[in-house]
Amino acid sequence: MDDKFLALADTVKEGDIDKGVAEVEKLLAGGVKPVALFTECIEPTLNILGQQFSVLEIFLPELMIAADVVNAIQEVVEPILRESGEANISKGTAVIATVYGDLHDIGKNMVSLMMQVNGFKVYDMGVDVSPQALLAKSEEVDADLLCLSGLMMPSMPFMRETIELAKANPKLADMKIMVGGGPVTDQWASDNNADGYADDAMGAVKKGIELVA
Ligand code: B12
Repeated sequence: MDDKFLALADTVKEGDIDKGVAEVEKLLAGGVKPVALFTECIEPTLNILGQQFSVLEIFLPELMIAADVVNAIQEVVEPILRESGEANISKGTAVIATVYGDLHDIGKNMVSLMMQVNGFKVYDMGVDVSPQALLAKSEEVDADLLCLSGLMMPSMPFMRETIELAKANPKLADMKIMVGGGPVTDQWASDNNADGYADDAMGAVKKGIELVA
């Protein structure tokens, strides 16, 4: 990680919201691009914390305070990204959610925001969303794209079920499905009949545009 991001990474690890937001403001004022805050600092930091959590070096409260800092940073960065976006360009309609049983939303929120900034009309259904609710929303808004985020192995069957039900629904015959999140891979996506996969938010935008073109 570049030295200029080390102080920000520390604020995430320490769970210090005020210092985290101040550090972000300093970096932005110094010309760092908002997206780089995530790709070059926050994501790698959360990955380290996730590894430490899985070997019991840190515990859930530490993960939770880190996530609180990241949420506060997302709130600071969101209006800046929206301002720089292409809100008037209509690339298509997307429904996005974190799948049933899974409450992780930091990555899903990044994808949702970047898609909006890049001209998609996005219906963000939040977290822990059942296959049935996702399909009902997709039908209601006549979605071109359904975006499924999942970080938990135990929730992967619900991602699979959502894809299966959508592919069997004649009313959703034209809708494409894009998947992502920790346990998801390109291979998983093609094995489970998804139309596309991406491993980060900009990749999701690129793949989404390709799928609805
Ligand atoms: C932060 C975090 C939390 C926070 C979540 C806060 C929040 N609001 O999201 C809190 C503390 C609440 C939490 C809770 C839990 N967590 Co947690 N958590 C994490 C952690 C450290 C980081 C996740 C994250 O935000 N990463 C940063 C974002 C930006 O990355 P991302 O989500 O991968 O998203 C990017 C890409 O994947 C992609 N993407 C994401 N979605 C989509 C969708 C589409 C369509 C596309 C194309 C792309 C795409 O683009 C994003 C942006 O670049 C991970 C470890 C890790 N390495 O992932 C564990 C991790 C996911 N958690 C884990 C666990 C076990 C839990 C708990 C069960 C712990 C517990 N005992 O209670 C609970 C889950 C409760 C539940 N039912 O969901 C495990 C999951 C293991 C597994 N694979 O099954 C992990 C992997 C940690 C570990 N190594 O053990 N967690």
